Amino acid sequence: PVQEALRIIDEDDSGIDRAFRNDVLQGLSQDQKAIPARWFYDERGSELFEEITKLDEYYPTRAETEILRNNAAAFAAAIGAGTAVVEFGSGSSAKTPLLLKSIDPAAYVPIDISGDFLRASSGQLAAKFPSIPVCPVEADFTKKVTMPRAIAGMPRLGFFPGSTIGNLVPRTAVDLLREMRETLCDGADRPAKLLIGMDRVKDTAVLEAAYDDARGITADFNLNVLHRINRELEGTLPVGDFVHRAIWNDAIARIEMHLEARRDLAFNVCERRFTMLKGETIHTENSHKYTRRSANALLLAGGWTPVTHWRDAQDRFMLILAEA
Ligand code: AVJ
Repeated sequence: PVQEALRIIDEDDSGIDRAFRNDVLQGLSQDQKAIPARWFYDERGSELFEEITKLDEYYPTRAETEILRNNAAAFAAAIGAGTAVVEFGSGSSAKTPLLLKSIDPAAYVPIDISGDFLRASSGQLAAKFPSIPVCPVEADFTKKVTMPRAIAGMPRLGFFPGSTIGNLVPRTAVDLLREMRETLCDGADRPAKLLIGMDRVKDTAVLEAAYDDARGITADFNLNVLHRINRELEGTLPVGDFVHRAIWNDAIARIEMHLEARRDLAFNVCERRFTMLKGETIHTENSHKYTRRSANALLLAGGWTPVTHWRDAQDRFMLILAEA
C-alpha cells in the first residue's frame, strides 16, 4: 500500500520554485559562476542520471549494488527487523529492493524533491513489496523533514546511498548529516542508524572517465541544467555554446564538473543580464571522494558514530553504518 505523498515544498504564486531562482541568480552573479548540483534532477535530469548509472565508465552504482547484494545477512544482523527505512533522495530507488529484501523493514519512507519520480518509484516498490507500507514524502531533505505518523514508535534507519553526500562541500555535508539526525531522531524513542554510501579516492583516469563518458551522456546531464533554467526561469542561455568539463581536483579530493563558454556570451535569466568570457565556466557539481578516515571524520562531525563498513571486491566504494 502506498500513502498519498506528503508534500513539503516552498513555491511562490507564479509556480517558479523560489529556491531554484535564488540559487541560479546568486550563483551566476559570483566571480566563479556556480549552480548547485541538486538542480540537475528535473524529470529529464533524473532520466539522464539513470542512464549514467548504466554506463561502462560509471562504476559507483555497480560497486554499491555489489556491496548490497553480497552482505544481506550482515545488514540484517546489524540493523534488525521491524525498522522503518527512510531513504533520502530516493530517485528511482533501484538499490532499495536489495536493502528491503535483506532487512525486512516495518515501513519504507522515500523522500525526494522530484514529486512525479517519487510517486512512480513508490508505486513500483509497493507492488514489489506488498507487505511493506510505503509512505512517500515530497520534500527537500537538506532541512529537517517531518516524518509520517505511520512510522511512530518504529526504530529508524536512514538510507543515503549513491555517494550523494559527495556533492556537498564538507561544511554543508556536516550540516546535512545533522539535519538527517534531526529528521530521524526527533520524536523517536531510540537513537537512529544511518547507512550511507561513499565513493572512494582512486586512480585519476578512472575517476575522470566516470564523469566524462565516451557516449556523452554525462555531458547531456550537465548541459540539461541550462535547458531547465531556460524553461523554468525565462532563460536565454545558448546551450550549444557551452562544453562539458570534468576535472579531478586532487588537493580537495573531488571531481568538479563545469560548463565552459566556447565564446564570449551574454544571456538573460529572470530578466537579469549576465555575461561570460570565452573559457570562463559555470561550476555545476562537486563529487567528493573519501578515504575511510576522511569518511569517518565527516560522519563524526555530523553527529554520527561509524559502526561498520563494507566495500566492493575492487575497493572502489564503501557503505558505512553509523549510529546517532
Ligand atoms: C548522484 C551525486 C552520486 O556525483 O557521482 C554522476 C552524480 N554526476 N555523474 C555523482 C553524477 C555526474 C552522482 N551522484
